[in-house]
Amino acid sequence: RHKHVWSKDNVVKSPYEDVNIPEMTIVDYVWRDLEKWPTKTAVHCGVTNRSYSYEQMYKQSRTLATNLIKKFKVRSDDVIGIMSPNIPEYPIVTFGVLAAGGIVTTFNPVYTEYEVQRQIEISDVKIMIAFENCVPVVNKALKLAKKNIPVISIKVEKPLPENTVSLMELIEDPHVDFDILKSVRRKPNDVAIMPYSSGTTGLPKGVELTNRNLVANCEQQTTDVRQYNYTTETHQDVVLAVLPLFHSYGLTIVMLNKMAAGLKLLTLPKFQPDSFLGALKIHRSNILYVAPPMVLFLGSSSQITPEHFASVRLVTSGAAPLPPADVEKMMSKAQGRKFGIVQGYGMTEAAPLVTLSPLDCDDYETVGHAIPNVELRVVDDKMNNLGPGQVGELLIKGPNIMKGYRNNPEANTEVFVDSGWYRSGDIANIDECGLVYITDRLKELIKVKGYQVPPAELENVLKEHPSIHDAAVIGVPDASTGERPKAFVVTVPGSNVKDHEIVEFVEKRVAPYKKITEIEFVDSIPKSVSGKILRRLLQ
Ligand code: 4UU
Repeated sequence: RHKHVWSKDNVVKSPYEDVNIPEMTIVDYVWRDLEKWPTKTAVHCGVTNRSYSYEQMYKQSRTLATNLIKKFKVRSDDVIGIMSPNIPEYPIVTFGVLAAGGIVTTFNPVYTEYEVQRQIEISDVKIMIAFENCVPVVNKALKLAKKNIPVISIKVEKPLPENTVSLMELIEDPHVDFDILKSVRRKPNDVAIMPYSSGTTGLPKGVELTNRNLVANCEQQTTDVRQYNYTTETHQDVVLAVLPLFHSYGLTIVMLNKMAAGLKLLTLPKFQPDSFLGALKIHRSNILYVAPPMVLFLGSSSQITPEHFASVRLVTSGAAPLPPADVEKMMSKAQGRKFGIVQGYGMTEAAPLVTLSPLDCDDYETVGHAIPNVELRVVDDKMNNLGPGQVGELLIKGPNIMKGYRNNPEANTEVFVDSGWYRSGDIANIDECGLVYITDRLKELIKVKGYQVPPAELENVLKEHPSIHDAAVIGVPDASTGERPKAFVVTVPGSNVKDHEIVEFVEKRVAPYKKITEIEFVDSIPKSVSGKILRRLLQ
């Protein structure tokens, strides 16, 4: 940890040696060691016990790919949406779309029709593949968007929703001939997966992650943590897949990276105490990826006993600041049982991992070192590099940084500076040894339980209310969710609209975690001369 990481001009290098990034697509990368574990379980649902082996997944995803090309005329670069909670079919769909040459865009399964509509429109989605419970929202969104595209339903229990095609028929078709897949040619720089992120400002944007970005980020995790998860002939690690797979953290770290290494994914469709406890005790998940509220749960729930930690070998937290006190509580619950605790820092635009703390680190404030092939800078507001310990905005460079936001040159000019340095919008400092500390957020993004809540989105919704003249939203600290959205509202003259009416108005239009938790009525919203909301002042 004392290697020389600072250059003379204050660029910080990773203390790890560079890794080689294979020139292949992410789907070829995931299946490249398939023959080592064909019959091992790839994915197992912790609620229904539905499961698939690696060879089943491979075959079914290729069957889906063939059907997408033959029956749905999918062509390279067509964008296909997936809207589903974490279920065993999630990877089949993802790898099927990729094998057909399509681009996957992932939807949060709790989105409302308005949120789905916007993403469908911006991505120009050609087909939606949705879990049965999400189909009604998808249909409403398509109606709003005045779009008539095929909807494939991931039907598990219910009868097939009207006007949809069954995914099961498309993946279990015994008569397909895979020959057509040979004509699909995808290159490392082609876009593979497009999750959404608001980045430093504004509304959610399509984040174009190429095959290279994703393969790179899987390989870049070859730090000292790699020894902690593996599969051999006699052993298979079980990774808990409770973090949503539509989000880059779950997608790359839990699904792509771990399936490439032959682990078993134990999927939970949502965080729910009973199934979470079952995943630990019955299914013996040993590699846990969590967000800070789950560390709090592990440290404070009366249902948690030391036995729940019996099989755990590694806990990684990320997506929001981790209060060290919550780590201490989790450790005391474990009563001396030993396992690794690390913190990761990343973002959708970095596919997503950027830094990871070392395994032997007992400093829970740091998010660790730059992962291999990543360089960092901390800069002042004139983009001058700062030295060790100095606080400024963190800039990132590496093979994992996105190609750009889809069809959005303005946003791209804003976030990319000095040829290829990406502005994280996070405030950080880096010590002499290269350990990174995230201390604040420059960007307007609010994070509720690690989920993105873009204030601009809530402000637009608020301003649609007939009694609201102007509005601004900021994040305020919250012990259980990290942050929660608070709105400042200027009403139109003569209005006597009540708090709860505004809360309900917003609630109908956005996903539940974006719900406004507090309203303050003000005479005006403080703004700069150029019209930007002065959020610091509101804070
Ligand atoms: C303080 O949250 C993510 C990705 C997180 C991630 C990925 C791989 C964590 C660990 C890992 O192994 O992506 P987004 O795009 O939803 O949000 C990105 C923002 C960051 O810019 C930062 O503000 O979320 C915040 N953030 C964190 N903040 C992410 N991780 C951390 C962290 N501490 N550890």
